[in-house]
Amino acid sequence: ETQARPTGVAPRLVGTSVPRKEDLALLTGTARFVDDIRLPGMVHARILRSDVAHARVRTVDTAPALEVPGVLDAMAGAELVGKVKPWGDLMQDLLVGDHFPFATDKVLYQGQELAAVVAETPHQAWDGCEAVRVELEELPAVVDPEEALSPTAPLIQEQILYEFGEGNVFDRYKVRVGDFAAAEAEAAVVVRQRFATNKQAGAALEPHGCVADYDSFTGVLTLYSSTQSIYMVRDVLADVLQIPRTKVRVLVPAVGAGFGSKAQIFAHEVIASLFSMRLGRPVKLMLPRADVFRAGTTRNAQVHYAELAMAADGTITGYRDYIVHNTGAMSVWGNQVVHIGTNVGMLPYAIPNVHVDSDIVHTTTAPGGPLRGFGIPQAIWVKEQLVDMAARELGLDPLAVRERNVIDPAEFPYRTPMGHVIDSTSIKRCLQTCADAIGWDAPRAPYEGKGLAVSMKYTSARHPSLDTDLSAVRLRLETDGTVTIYSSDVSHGQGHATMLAQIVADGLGVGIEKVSLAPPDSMTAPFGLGTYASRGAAVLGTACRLATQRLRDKVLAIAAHVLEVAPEDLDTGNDRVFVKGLPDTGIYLEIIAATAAYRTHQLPPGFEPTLEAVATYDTPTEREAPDGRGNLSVTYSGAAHAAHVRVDPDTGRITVLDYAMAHDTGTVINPLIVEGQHHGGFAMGLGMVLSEDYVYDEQGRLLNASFKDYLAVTATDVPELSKTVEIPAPSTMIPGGQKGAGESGTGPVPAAIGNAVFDATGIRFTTLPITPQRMLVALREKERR
Ligand code: MCN
Repeated sequence: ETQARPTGVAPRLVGTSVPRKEDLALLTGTARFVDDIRLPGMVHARILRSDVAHARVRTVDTAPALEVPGVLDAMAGAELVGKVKPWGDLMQDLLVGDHFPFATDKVLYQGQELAAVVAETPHQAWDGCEAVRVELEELPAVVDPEEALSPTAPLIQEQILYEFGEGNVFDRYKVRVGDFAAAEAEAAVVVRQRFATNKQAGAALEPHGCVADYDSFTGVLTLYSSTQSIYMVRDVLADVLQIPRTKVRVLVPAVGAGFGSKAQIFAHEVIASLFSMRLGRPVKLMLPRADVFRAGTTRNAQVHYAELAMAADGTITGYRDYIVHNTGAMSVWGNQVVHIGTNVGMLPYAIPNVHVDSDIVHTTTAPGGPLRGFGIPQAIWVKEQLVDMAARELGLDPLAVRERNVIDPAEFPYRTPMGHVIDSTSIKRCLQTCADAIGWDAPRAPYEGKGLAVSMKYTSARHPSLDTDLSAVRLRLETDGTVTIYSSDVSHGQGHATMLAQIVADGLGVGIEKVSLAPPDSMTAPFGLGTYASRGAAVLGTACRLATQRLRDKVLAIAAHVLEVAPEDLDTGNDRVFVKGLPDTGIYLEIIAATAAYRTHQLPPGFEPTLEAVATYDTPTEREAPDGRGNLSVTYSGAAHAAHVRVDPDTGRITVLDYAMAHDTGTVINPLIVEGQHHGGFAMGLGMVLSEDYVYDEQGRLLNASFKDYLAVTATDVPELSKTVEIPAPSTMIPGGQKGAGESGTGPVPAAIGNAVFDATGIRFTTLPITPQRMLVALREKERR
């Protein structure tokens, strides 16, 4: 071999800010998203959705649509009954209700699917939808979750599917730890407040969509989808269509984000597939933005009647809450969102007496589902404001009270009274660091205020409804010495192609440019659950480390044979395997790879000539939780945020002057990506507190189903976030020490801003978002008092 290339071990990439491999294509507009796919003979489908929120379906007649020029086919609910399975049951508790491609007897929310049309062009499909004859008998809508609880409220879901279901309540959830009444009796202060949170959109830049392509020769249905989870879609789709799972192939091109809103199967994926199978042609079905707003999953809005008990020294002794959880007309993981919020949402405190009841209710609004933070931002909005309220009543400093209460165990693992097992944390240092960073003790100018909030988020966990937390990676050393990573956990903005390549490059000693992540494809990727719950670095990253180790063992076995040394005497680096201490004596990986393919007779005796390795990682489950449903979590990221705001008394506008975030993400694989994740998470939290909300009229019609009216935060709203720091306490449960980063930026934001606003104005805002209008009304009211 030639010595022209460098030898020896290259510097490690894990832990360094490697620029993202995926960015060139994304930033130059060359990345291919679903809507960029154009297949020969492809036709276009569109869904006709109900404009009415709640109604009996009298007629949906698609015959007139078939007369429209260019229209090829149309379908509605009635004809599919018995031929297509509803997928509520198939998802094993994930969803409740008769999830079916179309409403059949009843419409439950504005935007629910009534019919679909497929035509040669998108506009012809649109015209076809307009020709469908629909007769609905409108029923009263229920937008307010508390009104939905009234015995006189119209019944939305007519089938009770849950043990505790009753009326519009589809499930109930409670926590009982210790004795809140005793804590209340002994407390120096008990603060009580009603809080309400908002319905927030996923607001992914790329609306959901898919292309279905049925091949009648092989019988394989290929679905290109903008999904977060290929196997969830493959398995449910196959069962819904009643075809073998091997006859469904799910492929994912570039995805323009999801934030949890693309984490399950949607009706449009079923509809496009049905059309493609009926016509034998590829069918594209992209959702217009308004459809995503009306029918996509949203952050579950909640009403809390919360109380917090505190001792005179500032120790939090108890928490009680009654939550009305608005899960919309259909629920996607709704009960789990409450479960996580009421349970993990109590961290980072070790509260000994916790008493929570919740009613999870249906309203005639868009389905509630998972969204970045999964119940934590709502819980923190409530609890962290109560902490400030109690501290202020006792004349204590909110920082000092938090310093007293945040867990700071001398020994790990540490078990909280609620049963959370904490394997490591630096939350106390995070709190102090971010408070210092905004000058917590400095005096405030008029209309300026500072606020704090802390949270923890499980970042690897058993799936909310399945008994697993599985990720898998298959690695292949190609015959030219490059490495391909196959994974079914979809990267939709998290930089998996870079993060995984860093792990592989370090483990095999190859340059990062030699490692690439294959697009997720259910035909080639090993089974894994998908991307959600901040499990990428912790769970998928660990599977990748293990696969890398296995592939490395194979590579070393061949090199040892060729170089006539023991594998233990070898090291890797700069695309080579070399003898330790003798960096010039070695063999290039491409030669090893070629040996396993083209010179198999030179392999060690008995060596199976394949340079592939598969490994899985599955988070062990902690089961002894007080609620009896099992505590899902095993490693928790920590987040402490400090906000400095100014309120403009003339416009009601809140300006974030300064914002500091200190996070415990454990061992960080790529600091650049993690910082970006925190910034993105922050932006989502900022939208939740300042401007985002679903506004329905009394008939349940969504009044702001576009980015013109739905005010997501933009780059001009987000302040300079230079004070974002990591204080890593590596996980001792995850090999490698990683914790998740994807959701930590979001959780504390609404509460930190809410507390800062109180500091600035003396007004406690309890309803999200704190819009300028609400601020002005509150300021005027305060002046009058
Ligand atoms: N990372 C790292 N080292 C760590 C932790 C994370 O280098 N110790 C990097 C990794 O590249 C990792 C990324 O940060 O993939 C995100 O961290 P992680 O917490 O592992 O999250 P996942 O990869 O599982 O992604 C899911 C998470 C969730 S739950 C939501 S919601 C979310 C988020 O990621 N949605 C996003 N971030 C998003 N970012 C974008 N751009 N778009 C979305 O839709």
